[in-house]
This record gives sequence, structure tokens and C-alpha cells, in this order.
Amino acid sequence: MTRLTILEYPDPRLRTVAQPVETVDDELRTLIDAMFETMYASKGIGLAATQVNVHRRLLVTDVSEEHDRPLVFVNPEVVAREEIGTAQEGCLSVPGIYEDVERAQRIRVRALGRDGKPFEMDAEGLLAVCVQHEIDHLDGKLFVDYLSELKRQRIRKKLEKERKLRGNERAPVRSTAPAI
Ligand code: QAP
Ligand code: CO
Repeated sequence: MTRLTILEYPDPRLRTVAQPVETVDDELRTLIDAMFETMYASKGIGLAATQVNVHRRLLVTDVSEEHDRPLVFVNPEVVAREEIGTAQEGCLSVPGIYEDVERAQRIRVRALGRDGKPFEMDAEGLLAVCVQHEIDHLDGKLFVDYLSELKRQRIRKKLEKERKLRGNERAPVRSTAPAI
């Protein structure tokens, strides 16, 4: 059981563009398990590898109430989008901030699963929004990038201030699984 450290905005490492996963092996599955543990422990519904400082195209989600619907997307691609709408988003890397973002409310996503097998899935609502939000992380993008410069600046200042008040109580970020 491993709890990973989540990078927080404005950490420049969140801007890294992730590279495709070449093989879905036990090492990757160990990372996937640690990402789920980290996400559930933080009360999240989605987590991208970028957020735990692993720059590989991998994300996990579970938008179910009972936390019994874990989904793994390796090398995810949105192949169709429909019905642009607005919904409130948050992010484990931008704690305490929630803002409206416009995105497709229905998508078709293609990816590899935990077993390395390709699949396609239609997603709507929260899951559709979450998958797009997490794929953005893999491209070095954050939901605050969709807000005005002024709002983003306010958010950055607030988080920097909170970080200072918290002190360096957080463990230093370890580089996780660089071999993948
Ligand atoms: C992305 O975000 C998402 O600020 C996943 O204090 C969120 O899991 C997509 C979280 C909403 C669509 C809608 C945020 C937990 C979790 C916080 C998350 C916080 C504690 C965010
Ligand atoms: Co996020």
C-alpha cells in the first residue's frame, strides 16, 4: 500500500506533457494501485499520473457513490464529443477551489485497460467531464487554465499563501517509478 504525494498548483511539473505507456505490466499495475489508494484517501474522483509526478499517459477515476467502480485509462483518447455544457470542477492539485468549466457532456473514449487490452467506452455527465479533466493533466493543462487571468492569479496567490501557512509539513515529492 503506497500513498503518493500529489503535486499542487502552481508546481511547474504539472505542466509536463506525459509520454505514451509502452507496456502495461505489473510495474504499471503497482502504480495504478497506488494511484487509486491516493485518490480514495484524498476523496477524489479522478487522478492523472502527472499529478503524482509520473509523466506517463495514465489516469484513474471512480465517480460512483460507493467507490466500487474503479476505471483505468491507459493512453486515453477522446474519439467523439457531444453536447457542450458547463459544470463545476475541482482538482486535487488545486485544493479548495471549485469553478465552472465548459466541456463536452458526452464523449467516446478509447484507451487500454489495466489488462493492456484496448476498449472504447461512452461516458456522460460527471464521468465524461472527469475523463477530459484528467486527459488535460496528461497534456500539462489544468482546469484553472480555462478561467480568466485575474481569477487564476487570485487562485495562485491563495494557494501559495496557504502553502506558506501550512509550512513544509508535506513530505518532499519523491520521484515515483522513473523506470516506467
Ligand atoms: C476532477 O477532481 C473533477 O479541492 C477530479 O479539497 C472534479 O477528484 C472532474 C478534491 C470535479 C469533474 C468534476 C478537490 C478533493 C477532489 C478539492 C477531484 C479538495 C478535495 C478533486
Ligand atoms: Co485535476
